Amino acid sequence: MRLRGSLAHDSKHENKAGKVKKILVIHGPNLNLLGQREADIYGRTTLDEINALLKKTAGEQGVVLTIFQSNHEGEIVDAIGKAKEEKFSAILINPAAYTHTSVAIRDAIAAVDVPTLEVHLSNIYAREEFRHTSLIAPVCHGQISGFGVNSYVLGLQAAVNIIKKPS
Ligand code: CA2
Repeated sequence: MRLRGSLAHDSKHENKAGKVKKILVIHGPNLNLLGQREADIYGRTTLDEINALLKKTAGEQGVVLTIFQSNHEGEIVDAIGKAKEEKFSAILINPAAYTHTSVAIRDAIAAVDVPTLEVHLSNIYAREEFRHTSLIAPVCHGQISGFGVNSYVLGLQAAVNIIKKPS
């Protein structure tokens, strides 16, 4: 389990207590292998490089990220379940293979009352048929799929736009 926080921010997006808004980024199983194998499908960018890009974008947008990667379904469920009490304003998740299998992650997102964006590096609808079904998408604000690393950046931008809306 890896947790990282971004310190770079300005004061554009604050919650009611005047604190800078936080977004939880979750990377699912095997995404720690990015850049090392299957480069034809997922590209050569490593997870550390994606995280650096996301932190830079977050800093420019005035939000703070906590970034988490896990190969374990229960750890991901726990992180989602704590997101509200830990005062995250949005979740950005690439559930990886759990996209297609995990009722537990779907139920956690449905229960947490924190807007959640699903992202995928590859276009899951242009791949094997078993990847065409996302159990996660119906409980998310939206899904971005097929833009490589840019899927994450677009997803983060969408999350910031949701946060910006007055509640
Ligand atoms: O396209 C995506 O982002 C996926 O979520 C990636 C998952 C896949 O199961 C989904 O269908 C689509 C796979 C992540 C594992 O990534 C690897 C990277 C390098 C080597 C092996 C796996």
